[in-house]
Amino acid sequence: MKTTSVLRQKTSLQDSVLDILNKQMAVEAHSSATYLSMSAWCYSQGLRGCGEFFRKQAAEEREHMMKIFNYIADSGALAISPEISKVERGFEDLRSILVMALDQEIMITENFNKMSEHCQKVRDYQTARFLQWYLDEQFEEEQQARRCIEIFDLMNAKDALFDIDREIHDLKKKD
Ligand code: OFO
Repeated sequence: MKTTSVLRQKTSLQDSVLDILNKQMAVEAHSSATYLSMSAWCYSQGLRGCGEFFRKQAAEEREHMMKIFNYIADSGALAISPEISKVERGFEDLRSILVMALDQEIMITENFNKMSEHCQKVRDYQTARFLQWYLDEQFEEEQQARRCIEIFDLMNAKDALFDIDREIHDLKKKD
């Protein structure tokens, strides 16, 4: 049977920009899967507040990925559904998870800085403006991740684990 194909329209999205957007979709997907893994570990340890905190964070990262997907699709280019592998599962304790979460957010901020720089360089001001939303979001997410570690350290580990769990849970109530 003969298949019909739609003529590919021109898009102003340059290949190099499309490439970094698709790569960032994969980073957001990986980040979402990592937060879900952190959530699972927390629930398994009876830390239900942190489990919920990271479950919500996982959902937000997926939204970030979909926002890029929509931008690419609306530009008439091809978004690539990412593969997700090497998701961390072997966590030591809650503090190491909180530190890992902050490192992850700092790495993502750095990605968006580089992407914005690239867009300026190739004069894609539209995408540069689109990326500004992520830079604003990263500012908040880094701040929240730092606050989690502060809460943990200020309440001084084991004795206060129950209260730490509640405090971290409550951070997402403000969203
Ligand atoms: Fe917090 O990482 Fe998405 O953008």
